[in-house]
Amino acid sequence: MANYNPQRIEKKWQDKWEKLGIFQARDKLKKAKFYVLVEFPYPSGEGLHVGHCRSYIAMDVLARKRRMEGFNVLFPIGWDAFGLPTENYAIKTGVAPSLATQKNTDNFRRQAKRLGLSFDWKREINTTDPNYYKWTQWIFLQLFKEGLAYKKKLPVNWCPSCKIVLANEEVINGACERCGAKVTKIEKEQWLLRITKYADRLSDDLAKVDYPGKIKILQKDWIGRSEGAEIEFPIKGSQEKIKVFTTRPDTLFGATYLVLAPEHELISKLSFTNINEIKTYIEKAKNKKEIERIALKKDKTGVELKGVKAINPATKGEIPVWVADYVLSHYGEGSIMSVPAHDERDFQFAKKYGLIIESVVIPSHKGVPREFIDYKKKETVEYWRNRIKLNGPVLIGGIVFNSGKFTGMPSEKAKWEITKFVGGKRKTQYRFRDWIFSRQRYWGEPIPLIFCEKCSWVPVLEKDLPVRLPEIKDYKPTEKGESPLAKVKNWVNVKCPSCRGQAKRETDVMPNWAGSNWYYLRYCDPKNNRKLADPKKIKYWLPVDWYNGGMEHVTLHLLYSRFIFKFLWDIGAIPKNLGSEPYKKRTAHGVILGGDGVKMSKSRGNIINPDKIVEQHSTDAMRLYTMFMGPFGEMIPWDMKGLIGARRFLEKVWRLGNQASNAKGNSLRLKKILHKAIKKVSEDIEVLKFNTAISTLMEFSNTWQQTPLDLSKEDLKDFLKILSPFAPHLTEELWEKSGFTGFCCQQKWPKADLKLIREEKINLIIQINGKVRDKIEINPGISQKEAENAVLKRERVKKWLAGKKIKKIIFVPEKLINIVV
Ligand code: ANZ
Ligand code: ZN
Repeated sequence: MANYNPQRIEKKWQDKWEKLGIFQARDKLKKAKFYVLVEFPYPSGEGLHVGHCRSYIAMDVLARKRRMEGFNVLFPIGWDAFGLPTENYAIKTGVAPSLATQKNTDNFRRQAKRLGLSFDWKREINTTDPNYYKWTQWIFLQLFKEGLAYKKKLPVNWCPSCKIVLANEEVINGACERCGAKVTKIEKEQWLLRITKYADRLSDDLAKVDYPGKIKILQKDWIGRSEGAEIEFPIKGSQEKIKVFTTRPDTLFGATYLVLAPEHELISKLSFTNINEIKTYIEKAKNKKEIERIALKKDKTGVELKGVKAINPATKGEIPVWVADYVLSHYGEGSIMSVPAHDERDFQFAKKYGLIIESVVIPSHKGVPREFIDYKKKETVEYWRNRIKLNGPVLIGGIVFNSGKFTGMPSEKAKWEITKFVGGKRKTQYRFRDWIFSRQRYWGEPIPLIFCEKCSWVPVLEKDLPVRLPEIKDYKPTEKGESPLAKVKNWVNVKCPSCRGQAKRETDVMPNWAGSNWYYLRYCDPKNNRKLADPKKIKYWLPVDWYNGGMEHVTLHLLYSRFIFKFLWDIGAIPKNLGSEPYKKRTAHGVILGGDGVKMSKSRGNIINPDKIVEQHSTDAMRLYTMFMGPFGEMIPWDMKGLIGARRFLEKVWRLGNQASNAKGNSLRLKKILHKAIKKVSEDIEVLKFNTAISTLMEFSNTWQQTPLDLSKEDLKDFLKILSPFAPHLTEELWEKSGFTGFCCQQKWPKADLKLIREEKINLIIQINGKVRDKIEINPGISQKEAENAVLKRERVKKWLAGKKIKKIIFVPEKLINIVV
């Protein structure tokens, strides 16, 4: 027997698969399809890291299994190649971003192929390819034409060192994510996309998809829908009014002061006496980060606008007005009514500054003494005032009291009655904002608009798309923070498409989200010149059946791409009979840490290079270990010992496989264990429990090792098949060496013979009203009727049921039976 020589075997099979194109997806519109998607990588100079590998190998295992189950599988890959690292590299070295990208994608492609990933390389895409970004620009134009792209002056995060406007998520602890410089704010004209118009659908349609609860909650929180009211408070001796947004208008009678955000424009229109104090406070607030400002635990600060009084429209009483930075300028109305008795932040603030705390809601809660829920009694008000002062605010709704004619009304009803009473308006508010869609940089898709003095913003004609990114030499943004494209005069100056007069191109480019918004659509038809993709092909392949990616992308990328999908659906660029969600199912993998248990980083020197692993141990060992290292969703440190274990297992399979291929064994014992493994591996892959699937394969090999010649040829085949998604090269080689025909990876996925497995008895748990009362040994696979007959005969069960009527029997096959009486 030849030694296991993975280097030779792996190259051999990779070449064969590629030459025969056996992983190419066919646009066979009649065959059952399965679309497996992984997040396409940003091709950095460092090459693939093991984090990419984990996600890609996992989905490769799934894709390989689906093919063996008879599906027409689309498992594509491409490059999300616009973005800052490549551009910053260009600024530093002068190497054109297009060249660096080419080099990096070549490297990524080589690495991916070496991992035996069964991507359909015929469908490879690259967001920086003009044939691709033509359609990214086309989508932008449609958004513009539908009024969903607009320009607005905004205070934006500004990195004085990179000279770029940063998105909020690029600012880490007040510093630029890329260079670490302290971020300041400047006002800048920006393109925005009106994603907020889709807020309700983005929130509601989550009911239609199979995402983990955790991811749905993240999406919903990001959208942050809340139902409430807009209420106006007149200002004494002034025409001005202060408008607030509140989710608790039922507490209006307890609003004892108002607070304006430091940026509120009304402040400059009010006359107050402590001008300097206010000015100083506002200056300070400007430099604080949002999370610092709203954090519950942080000490709240504020200043009263001395001499200003507002009128509570419900009580008609005068209340003070404060400026405090725990109120944000861009949420709701940028001002609040404070109800310290029923809101945590307001409570802390009122305590600190000695403001009035007036309680107006009795909570509907068990711990309330009976005598203090009589909302009509005087003592009740006293009781709650004192209780709140001691124990803190009552946050939940209940019965409104101490509130004039609304006293005695449930909170939910009082909300809208009180709103009506004071002439307020019902309002739905969203926490997320429109999406800032321009960057003053070079390495992105040019925004396809032209500014003409006469015609204002004019779209580039569709026949003139793509607006190509011109080749330049100097990649640095201008000192004013404009894109370096502003310096390319012969590119900027154009004729207005509408009046043919002198005009100028928009020099901002799109953010790096733009290309990844819709990339999964392009894979359906990557070479199409006339459309972003043929609707027939979209209709066939979409929705994506299973999308896996990082936890860091389940808020923004997921939200943005769902938005763009819905938009394209609305304008008919996507077949209407498709449903309005792009991804049927989404999962997320955990991060791989360095061997030292810390995030991998260059500076720590704990980065694992997949090339080295493959050279030293083999691709199959790398694949197997990456899937075996621990639960797929969890953060796991890299462990070289585990890798060696994987390699040993493969060597063992190599030895056993070589022996068995000459044997004429036929052990029923081995067959049974094998079929258990088939069942377990089949099920575990579906729930991403790769680690337990592999340990099952290992256990089988341990038993097999005791009598290597006992395995029948048929069983050897089945074993190779279920191992092949994990170790495709080794299994292919053993398949061939055993004289079996065809490719192992193209065989039919085996079915576990349940009769074989089911000979042993199993325990069925007996519950009565959900409590475990007994258990019974049964043959697996018995029906509910059979189980009932056996269970109801038992003495213990009879005792429990004596004198009771059976309402219902719930049967979970092979697990439990629950008798409800
Ligand atoms: C009075 C009140 C009484 C409130 C009460 C809450 C509890 P969500 O659920 O997140 O939408 N608020 C409104 N605008 C704000 C702003 N710009 N900055 C900070 N806080 C703001 O939160 C809505 C609630 O947050 C509003 O309801 C308001 O406080 C506060 F017992 O109004 B509430
Ligand atoms: Zn014009």
